[in-house]
Amino acid sequence: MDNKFKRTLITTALPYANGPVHIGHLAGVYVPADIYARYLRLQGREVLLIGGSDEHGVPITIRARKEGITPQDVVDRYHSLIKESFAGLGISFDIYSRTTSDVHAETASEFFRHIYDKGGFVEKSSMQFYDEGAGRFVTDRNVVGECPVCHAPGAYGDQCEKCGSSLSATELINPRCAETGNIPVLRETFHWYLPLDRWQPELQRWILDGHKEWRTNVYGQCKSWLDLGLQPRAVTRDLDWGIPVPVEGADGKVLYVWFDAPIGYISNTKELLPDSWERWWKDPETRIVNFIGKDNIVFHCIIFPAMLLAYGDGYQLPDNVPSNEFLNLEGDKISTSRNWAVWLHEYLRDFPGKQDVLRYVLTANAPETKDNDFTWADFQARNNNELVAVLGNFVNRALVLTHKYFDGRVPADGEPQDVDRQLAADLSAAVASLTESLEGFHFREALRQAMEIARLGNRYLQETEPWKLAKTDLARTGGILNTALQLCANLAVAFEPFMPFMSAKLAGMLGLGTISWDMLGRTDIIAAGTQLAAPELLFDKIEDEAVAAQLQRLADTKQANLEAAWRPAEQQPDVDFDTFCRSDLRVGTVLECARVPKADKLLRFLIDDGTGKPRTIVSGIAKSYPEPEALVGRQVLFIANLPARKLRGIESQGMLLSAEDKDGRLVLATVSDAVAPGAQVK
Ligand code: B3M
Ligand code: ZN
Repeated sequence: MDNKFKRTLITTALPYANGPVHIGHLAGVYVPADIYARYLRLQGREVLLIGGSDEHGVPITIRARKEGITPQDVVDRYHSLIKESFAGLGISFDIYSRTTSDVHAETASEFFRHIYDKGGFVEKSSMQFYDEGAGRFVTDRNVVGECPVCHAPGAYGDQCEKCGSSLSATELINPRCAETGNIPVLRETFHWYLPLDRWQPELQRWILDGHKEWRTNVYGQCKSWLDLGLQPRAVTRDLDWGIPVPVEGADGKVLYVWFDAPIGYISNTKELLPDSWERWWKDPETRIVNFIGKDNIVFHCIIFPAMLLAYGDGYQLPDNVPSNEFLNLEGDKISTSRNWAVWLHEYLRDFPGKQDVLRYVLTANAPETKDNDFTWADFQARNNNELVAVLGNFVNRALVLTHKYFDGRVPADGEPQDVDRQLAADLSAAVASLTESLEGFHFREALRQAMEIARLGNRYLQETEPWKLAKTDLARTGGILNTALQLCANLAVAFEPFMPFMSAKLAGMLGLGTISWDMLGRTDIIAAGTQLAAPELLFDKIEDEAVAAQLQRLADTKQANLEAAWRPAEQQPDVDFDTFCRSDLRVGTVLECARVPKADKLLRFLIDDGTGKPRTIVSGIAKSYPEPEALVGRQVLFIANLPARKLRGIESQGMLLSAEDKDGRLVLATVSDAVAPGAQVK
């Protein structure tokens, strides 16, 4: 890190408080930010990790109306859930507050007013959709209709998900309000706009010339926005949920959620440090780092900076905005509405004591440069093959051997030999890359380097075989174990940012007091003679059943989504009455029913059709009726006058009628009371 900075303010995107947090949020923002904050703290640097819930915006109001509760109820519920689950995972926020706090309302209001007073906004009127039935304006996102570009139905007013065109709601063909189904009308309204174009030259200099070191995804997105030329953006909305616009004549208007949310970083700092917060925002010696997901780049790199510039008064712009790509789950996009996610609070419930495993897997697989996939198989494999077999195994061997040969007392170190000198060199190299990777926000690589230290340890024990030497040379055995224990101490430090729970446990077993980053690379951390606590396993295996249960839950979700998406088939074109009457529908009674050999879908029926000569019908419903014999005696409906056709060599004389259910199950049609076989259905 640049020495010109004295302290680091780390912010994490504020999750919307309208749902729980899932692994995509964690991998994208919170785990990397926490790693970075913990790393800086171990370095003894001054650092703050700021978080909070984003509690405004239209989706929260929609959810509230759906559930018949108030928006405040919605955000209260999810804010607590989110806050608790972050704490459960060990995300070490200095504060986790919310945008419905008083401090925030005051701060955001004042922020707007100050820019307003400086003439930093332009006021413009526009035509906007209004839902007369509901008595409110509708945002573009909440209008649906036919896409004017590809003509797909169900396009949103801001974007067509089918062809990707970005739209404005007034372009939709046959627009409807998504929530009420009403046809919206156009009404004039006015809003305040932040003229981003005014700040274009400054933003351009700051990012394009000044921050070439940013991740390519971030830099690239900024560049394409800037190349297009910035336009004024509306920063107010006609809505009754949000922070009222603090200007006369702005009744019924609130600050746009993306205007107030980033100010939340400032208000939360203020809430934490009412007297010294300005030092963290207005001092050029403070370095600001915003951790965000890739869909938030423009807001953090263009819009919020333009707001800070418009405000002036010494506000500093971020020094870096590390943004990750997306994490998928078992090959599909994570989706809150489709419940396709691993929810943090559920993970903590299903895998108690295994916070570090999730932190490890999400970091080892972090979507730093491209989208990545989380799979439960990978989760299990990384736990069993890396955490248990490499890290846990090394630490356990070092400790158990020390207890076995030295009663758990750290033996004296001996004269270093070649193997020790090699180890020391390898350790320094791993530590150097570890630190360098953390400085550059390359957390995956950093984790790999930390793991490398454990691998070095295993190799060292394998080469020196202290369990063999113990019989002949106890002094050398002690020297080796001393070195192994020093490596364990290095591991407690190196892994602290990534796996703080494991690190604390390990540090406890080794009798380490406070740990710090400058211990890394040293082989004299624990004094000879120190009495060690009884060794405990750091990790245990994750069994197949635990993984199978998670996969089953996902399979159930998929099934439920399929069923929820089910709609009755489109009605067929009309047929004239005479044509219909030519179909000869009849009732028959099942005399025999059996599977057709080698055809897993087919059943062969023998039907009493009243003629005295049983009729054979082959029907493709075997999957829905696993016990065909049970159908004997049932009355069924069939079409009698279809031309006979051969199925698997059997002549089928007609067709049974059945209905297909949401899940693809076929159900035979029948009559509600017994009738004579052969009766016609009219
Ligand atoms: N709540 C969007 C999101 O969760 C938004 C982030 C605000 S950061 C100031 O993706
Ligand atoms: Zn389209």
